[in-house]
Amino acid sequence: MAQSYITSGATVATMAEGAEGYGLIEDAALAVEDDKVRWVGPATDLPAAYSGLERHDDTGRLITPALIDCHTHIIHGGNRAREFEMRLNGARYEEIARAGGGIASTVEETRAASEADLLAAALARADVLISQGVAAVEVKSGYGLDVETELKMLRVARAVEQRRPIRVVTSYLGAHAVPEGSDADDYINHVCLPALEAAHAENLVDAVDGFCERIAFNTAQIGRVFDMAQALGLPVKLHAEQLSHAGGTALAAQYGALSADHVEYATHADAAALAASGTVAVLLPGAFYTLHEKQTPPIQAFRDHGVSMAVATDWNPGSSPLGSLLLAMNMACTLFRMTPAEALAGTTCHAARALALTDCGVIAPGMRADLAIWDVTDPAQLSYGIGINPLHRRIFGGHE
Ligand code: DI6
Ligand code: FE
Repeated sequence: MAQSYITSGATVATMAEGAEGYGLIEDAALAVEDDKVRWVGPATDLPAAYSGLERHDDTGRLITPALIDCHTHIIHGGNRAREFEMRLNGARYEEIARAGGGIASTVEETRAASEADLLAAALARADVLISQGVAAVEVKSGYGLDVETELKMLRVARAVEQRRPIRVVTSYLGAHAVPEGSDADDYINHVCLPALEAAHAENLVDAVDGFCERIAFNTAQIGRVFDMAQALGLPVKLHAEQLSHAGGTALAAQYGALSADHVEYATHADAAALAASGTVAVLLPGAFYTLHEKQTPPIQAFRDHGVSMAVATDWNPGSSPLGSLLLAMNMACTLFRMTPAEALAGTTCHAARALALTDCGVIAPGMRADLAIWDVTDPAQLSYGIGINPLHRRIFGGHE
């Protein structure tokens, strides 16, 4: 449906590459035509060609690119509140995982859930993100660990995009955990790789992910998954250096990964490798917070090496039951000492890079009109508020 309008009076944070900080334009005008931004700049410079369009007054508001949550596990069965209680009684995440709890318990519930039930729960979670100005979300499989359930999760992810005004980017995370009673190498060879081929054949996979950790898979095993991803022409990403230094970040960089995620235990050498490969470091303060971790990611090394940093919820039932990307931004600032400008870049332009999306994440002519309009005056307010949702309205592909 063709539509054209101008919004004027707001402050626009373009988040454009090369712009200082937020790339702010005060008292801006922004022209939308069909699903794209056509023009943005100071209202006084609006070209005459656009001046006759329908006008929306957003004086006193802030317009940013719509937010992008570039790392989630929003498709899953059940919840892990019991495990939360166990951790409060002193059990550690890794101990629970080794004792067959943790990811394995979500696997059981996800296998048992019908596709319709998984979809209903995922749609409810997508609605929460949409209500906070999110217009694109990455969704992982990884709670199936068998061919059938991995495919079921990815089909549900595609269905979310059909049912809601949100873009969904899928990641195949077959290498998430070793199923109970299996050998890790056997699982990779006989389940994980065949499931990847089957999922790719159904066009269900946008990227391939893994969990490189002592409680999951080592670099050699992840390397085999990445080799198949490469053979299929799929980009890779990795849960790396979350609980220990296991070498995942260097491996991710070696494969030119889109992102290395968590990276609390990454080193200076890892930061240099990420910079060289153009891999985004995705920071997940919700998991750090939930697990009471102490090791913060090497933010200053990422800055020094010029590594792009993204911020995401990691919304999952175990280590990060966090349904707020705005709260993730706040945590990134308070817990990791990122600046509010870095946090907003982390949920807009850098998150887009982490998902290989080239038409969103910044406000510029020709980009998709995916916008978030906030009842705030200063962009730092988005990271500063705790549990506050100042969204006024969201525009998705030009549509309000
Ligand atoms: N790291 C995480 O934070 C999630 N997966 C992963 O590899 C946690 C998944 C879970 O605990 O269910
Ligand atoms: Fe995760």
